[in-house]
Amino acid sequence: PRRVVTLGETMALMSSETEGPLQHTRSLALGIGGSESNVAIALTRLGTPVTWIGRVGEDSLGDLVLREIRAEGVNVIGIRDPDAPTGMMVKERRTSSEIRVWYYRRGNAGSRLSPADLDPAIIAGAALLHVTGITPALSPSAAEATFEAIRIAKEAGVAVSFDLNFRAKLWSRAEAQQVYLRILPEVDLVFAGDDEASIAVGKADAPTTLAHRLVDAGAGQAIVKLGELGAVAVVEGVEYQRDAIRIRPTDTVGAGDGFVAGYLADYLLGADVPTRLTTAVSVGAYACMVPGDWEGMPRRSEIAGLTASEPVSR
Ligand code: KDG
Repeated sequence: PRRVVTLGETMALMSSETEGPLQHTRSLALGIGGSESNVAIALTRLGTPVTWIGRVGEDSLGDLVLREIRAEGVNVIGIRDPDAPTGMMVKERRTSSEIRVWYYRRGNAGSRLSPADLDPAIIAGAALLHVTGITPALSPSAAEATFEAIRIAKEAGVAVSFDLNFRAKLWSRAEAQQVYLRILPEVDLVFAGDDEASIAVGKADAPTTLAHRLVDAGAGQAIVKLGELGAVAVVEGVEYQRDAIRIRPTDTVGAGDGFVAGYLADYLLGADVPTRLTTAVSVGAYACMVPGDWEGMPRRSEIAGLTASEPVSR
C-alpha cells in the first residue's frame, strides 16, 4: 500500500493510573500522545506505511516522543527546536468514568510547526495527507503549515483527509468554525463527531443531515462519528450507518483516532464503505478498551477476535 503523510503535535503524556483528583495522585505514568501520531501508529499496525512530521524540543521528552513513534514503525520527520520545550499533557482519571485532559503546550515546540518544516516532495509523493483541526488551533504558524500541506497535496493530486477534532481548551467554536469552513472545500474525506460537525455546519437532529451538510460545505465524503452509537457516512450521495461494537470502555481518548485509521486503511485498499466502517468501529473499540491514547490500537489480524465470545485465546 502507498504511504500516508500526517503532521501535528505529539506531546509527552503523563497519566494517572489510579482514580481520583490529581491532587491526591502520587505518581504519573510517562508516555506520549498526539492525535496525528495516534492515527499514524494505528495505520502502521493495520499495514499502511505512514510518515509523521512534527516538532519537538531538544530535550529528553522530545527524545521520548520521537523514539516511541519510530519504535512503532512510523517514518518520523522530527524537527528539533532549540528554542522551546516539548509540550506536555496530563490525564487525570477523576473517576472511573471521567477522564480530564490538561495541556501544557502553548508556545512549546509542537506549536511552532511552520510551513518551512514541510518537504513538498514527501507530501506530493503520498497516497493521502491526513490533517486534524488541532494543528491550526495551535498557533498562526501551525495553521499556515496545515494550509500549506493541504495546498501541496491538492496541487499534486494527493487525497486529503481531515478530522475536525475540536479542542475547546485551544480555541473557541467561532474560531474553529472559520477554519473548518476554509478547509472543508479542499478535502476528499472529512471525519467529525456530531458536536464537531455542528460547530462547522450548524446543529441538526439527524447525524446524516450533518454528514450531508459537510459534503455541501465542500468535502468529498463525510463520516460522522457517534461514539457508542456508531457512525454514519455520506459517500457519493449514498447514506451509510454502522453500529458501534458493544464493549466496556476504560479510556475513550484515542478512539476517534483509531476510527479514522481503520476507515483510511480500508479506503486506501479500495474496500467498500460498509467494510471501511466496520474496520473503523473495530479499531475505535480496541482503543477504548486499553488505558493510553494509542497503545491499544490493533493489528489487522486481531480485529476479527473482537466479536469472538471466548475471552481467552490460546
Ligand atoms: O485524539 C486523542 C488526542 O486528543 C490526544 O492523544 C492528544 O493530540 C492530542 C490533543 O491535542 O488532545
